[in-house]
Amino acid sequence: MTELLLKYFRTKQQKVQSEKLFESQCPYCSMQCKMTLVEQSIVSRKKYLTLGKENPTSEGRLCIKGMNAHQHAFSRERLKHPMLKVNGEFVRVSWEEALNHIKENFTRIQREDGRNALAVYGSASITNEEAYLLGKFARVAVKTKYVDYNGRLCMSAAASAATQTFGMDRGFTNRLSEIPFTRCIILAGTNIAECQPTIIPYFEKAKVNGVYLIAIDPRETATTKMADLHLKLKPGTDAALANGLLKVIIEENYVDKTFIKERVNGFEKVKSYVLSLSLEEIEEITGVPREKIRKAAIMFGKEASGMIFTARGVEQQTDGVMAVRNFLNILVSTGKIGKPNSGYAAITGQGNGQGAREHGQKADQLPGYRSIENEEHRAYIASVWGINKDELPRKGVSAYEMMGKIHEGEITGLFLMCSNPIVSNPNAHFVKEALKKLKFFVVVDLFISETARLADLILPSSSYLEDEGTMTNLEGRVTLREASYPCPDEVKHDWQIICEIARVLGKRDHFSFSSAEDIFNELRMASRGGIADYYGITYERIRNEGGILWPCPDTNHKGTDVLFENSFAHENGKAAMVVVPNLPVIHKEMVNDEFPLYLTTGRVMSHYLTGVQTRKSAALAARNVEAFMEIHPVTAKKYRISDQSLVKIESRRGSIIVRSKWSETIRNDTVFVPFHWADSQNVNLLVSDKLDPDCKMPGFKVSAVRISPIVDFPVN
Ligand SMILES: Nc1nc2c(c(=O)[nH]1)N[C@H]1C(S)=C(S)[C@@H](COP(=O)(O)OP(=O)(O)OC[C@H]3O[C@@H](n4cnc5c(=O)[nH]c(N)nc54)[C@H](O)[C@@H]3O)O[C@H]1N2
Ligand SMILES: Nc1nc2c(c(=O)[nH]1)N[C@H]1C(S)=C(S)[C@@H](COP(=O)(O)OP(=O)(O)OC[C@H]3O[C@@H](n4cnc5c(=O)[nH]c(N)nc54)[C@H](O)[C@@H]3O)O[C@H]1N2
Ligand code: SF4
Ligand SMILES: [Mo]
Repeated sequence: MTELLLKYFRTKQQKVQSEKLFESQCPYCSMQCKMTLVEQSIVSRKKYLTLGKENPTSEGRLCIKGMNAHQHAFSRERLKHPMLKVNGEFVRVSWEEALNHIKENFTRIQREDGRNALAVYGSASITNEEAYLLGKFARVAVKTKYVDYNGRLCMSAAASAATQTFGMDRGFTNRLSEIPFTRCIILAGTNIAECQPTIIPYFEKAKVNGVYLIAIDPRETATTKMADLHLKLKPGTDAALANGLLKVIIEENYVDKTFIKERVNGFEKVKSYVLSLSLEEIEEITGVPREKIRKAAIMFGKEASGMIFTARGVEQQTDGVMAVRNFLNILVSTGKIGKPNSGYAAITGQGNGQGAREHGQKADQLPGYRSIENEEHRAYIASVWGINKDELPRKGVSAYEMMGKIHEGEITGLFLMCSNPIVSNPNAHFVKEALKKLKFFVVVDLFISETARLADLILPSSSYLEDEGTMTNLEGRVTLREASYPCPDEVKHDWQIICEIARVLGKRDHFSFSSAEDIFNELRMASRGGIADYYGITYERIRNEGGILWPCPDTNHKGTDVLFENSFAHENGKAAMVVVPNLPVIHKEMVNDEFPLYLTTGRVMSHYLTGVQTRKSAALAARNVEAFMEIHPVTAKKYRISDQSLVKIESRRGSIIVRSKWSETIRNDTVFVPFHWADSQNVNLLVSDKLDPDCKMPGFKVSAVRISPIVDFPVN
């Protein structure tokens, strides 16, 4: 296929003067599809084509986003020089000026407002080396406790739930290659067909093998259409639905008694709680007919093997941790984990969503998934970093909570790398106001994003084509993104930028790295002995072996494909079940007469996150040029909203205007808006600031809203 495409590409262009090939991995989702960029020089023009490359995860496939990724990398809007805001306008400055400016302002802020007045905000779209270095930068160079990253808004609920139930968090507990051979799969709040499209052939094979697929989603999507059974629940009620499934499984005797006895704690309490519930009550809470709950439970319970997948539909909730834990309750009580063709998968989102959550960008974390509040862990990392353990700051607060700290005046300076929080954070107006209050705000990005517009200084960073480093994909496989395209003009890699700032802050010795591999070798040491142990992984091994799944404690260790085969990661070796009470979504926003509809948010295939990259790609932007509100025609008519017309959506926080899109397949009480657009189409202007009490995940998936047509006319 690849050869054919290349041949076509070449014959279309007769006057090709030269052709170069560059390796990389897709800058978007957690599949981390490997790719080759073909660059042809034709007279004075360059022409590009991106082709998939064989690898164990995506097996050579690419989706439309990957195929067109180079369009944003070569966009004329790419930042190529540091830009300083002078009298409200960005002007080009040299790196030296930029670094001096940072030194002056960082020093001033810490002198005036204290060490912790400077905060660092990171990302899971950067490499492991950069994520690791950013955490070290915050603690060693800036010496602040305030560091967190956008993964908080992404998979933090699943990560906390897996840590609590299993004792550790790696997205997939078993292998993608087992999907075709399991017997039943629950897909809860995941739209893999649009969000990880190259995973789909694994599920197609599963369908051919007769695997029973159950999807849980308030909407019909390309993913739910693959399923044999679709539970179209009310947004935010997954925890209760899982209680219903568990009740039937226990009543019908599908639990694995031996597994529970040997490997699980807490089953009896959960059992007595779920048996006290009625399916009628659960039907009432979730809106899912009880026969369907029964059917799903029996299909999953009766099979010898099964897998449960969760993604943001279940997790981006103010009870996200407990909702995931309840799905894990189902998995462990049926013994469908730690054995062939069975397991849990939290489908990680960003390209390095897995690796970037392991090595210390999180407020309470040190590399190797260590805890910043654990004395032994502090001592070990301090020794790797060559500092005294007492110099290490303590834990800070989560990403969104940092915005509150800015409003309170506790944080007055921010260094932000690879994120666009005024579009991606909840309660977007509050976030924008916070960022405007900063005394000094530095953004590192490829473009002048909506957030970067508010910065005092923007530093231009390299893209996936230019920046080499490791990325840990959704399987937990550490892969090496070989990137060698030359950086345009004065663009630098994120890791170089971190090192240079550390140097002007007087920490050259701690940041004297000359390559990504150099940093990786320190990361290996720092992660050694931790939960996410990368010590045995080297660039050379990744090149030879096509990626290695962590933990990998020494260079002779082959990596760990399947977790929990003999025991869980808690000290007693057992999985911990927990009672998840059937609270009628009280801590979520309830609909009422004033705000009668549920709003849920998510994604479309052609755009990525806040859209800064994909909106610059002509081929992708053309597929969805603007935001929309998916609504059932019956509901639309009730509110006099015709198809494809402008509609105002209001919540208690604010309002946006988007175009309506009638769909017969969404629930009548729910509307859906993707979050890839900014400004007046930014759906996060509507989302509340309530967070999960445990992992601090915002409730992106449930808001109460009202809607009205912009132009009022009769609808048939
Ligand atoms: N095309 C594309 N792909 C992406 C991304 C992208 O922006 N665009 N982003 C990447 C990232 S960072 C992430 S985190 C992943 C996200 O991947 P997903 O989590 O699969 O994506 P979402 O669309 O946010 O949500 C998934 C589904 O949850 C449903 N849902 C909404 N509310 C509820 C609920 O209360 N319960 C349940 N059970 N379901 C609900 C939505 O209808 C939606 O179909 O995708 C990655 N891949
Ligand atoms: N309503 C609602 N809100 C959501 C979600 C939802 O489902 N609904 N999902 C949440 C989720 S799962 C996520 S992951 C967040 C993500 O939200 P953000 O963290 O805002 O992610 P991006 O939109 O990818 O922003 C990344 C920025 O970094 C830039 N960039 C890209 N690559 C690089 C690089 O290599 N280096 C540097 N320095 N910059 C780079 C891009 O140009 C872009 O401006 O949004 C969350 N917000
Ligand atoms: S967006 Fe995801 S599935 Fe599509 S090519 Fe990129 S990594 Fe692969
Ligand atoms: Mo995400």
